[in-house]
Amino acid sequence: MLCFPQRLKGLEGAVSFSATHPTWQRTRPDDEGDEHCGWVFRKSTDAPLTNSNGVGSFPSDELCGDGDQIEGCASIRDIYELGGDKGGKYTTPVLWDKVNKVIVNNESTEILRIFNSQFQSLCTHPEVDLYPAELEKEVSLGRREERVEGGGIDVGMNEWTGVEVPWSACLLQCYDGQKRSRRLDAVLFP
Ligand SMILES: N[C@@H](CCC(=O)N[C@@H](CS)C(=O)NCC(=O)O)C(=O)O
Repeated sequence: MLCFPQRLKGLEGAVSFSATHPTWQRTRPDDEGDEHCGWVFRKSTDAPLTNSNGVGSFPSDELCGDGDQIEGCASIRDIYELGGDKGGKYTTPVLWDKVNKVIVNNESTEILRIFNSQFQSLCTHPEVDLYPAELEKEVSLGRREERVEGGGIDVGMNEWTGVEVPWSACLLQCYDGQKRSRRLDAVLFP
């Protein structure tokens, strides 16, 4: 998802982008005792993969590009471990500092804000504002609802607020969240 703000701001020359394969795979396939499954890098010329349940066939197409060309890691877990985080969860997205070999940030909305304001002299489109001040409140509400919709919760639990939410309320929030994102899209991308 963060390839869109990267391109809208014209950051391709300053921040590279590596995509993972869309399925989760064993990240330590040679270690029988380690059953962790997560995002892996593949090259577009690699063979298709089944998912971690052994179902389907998912191509390693052009979206996978050349895998991780920066560190040569095989998985997102490898990136976290290279940065000193061995505890998980190994989530995407990750903004990686290739000089200091650390994760700068792994929260998408924060990376979005970093892209919007912290690399202005390196952007080819510094005039693009992805986070207009007048929409801040609406964006943050939409984001919270999107997390409910996107399953970033345990049963009935809104991870952002830590509040138990009944499923009926979740569904209502999803519905409202969808309407809200359509309104935001109309304003941001008329
Ligand atoms: N705080 C993160 C959470 C990201 C997140 O949950 N990412 C999912 C993919 S969309 C993931 O990588 N999950 C891996 C896992 O749960 O092990 C964000 O919203 O940016």
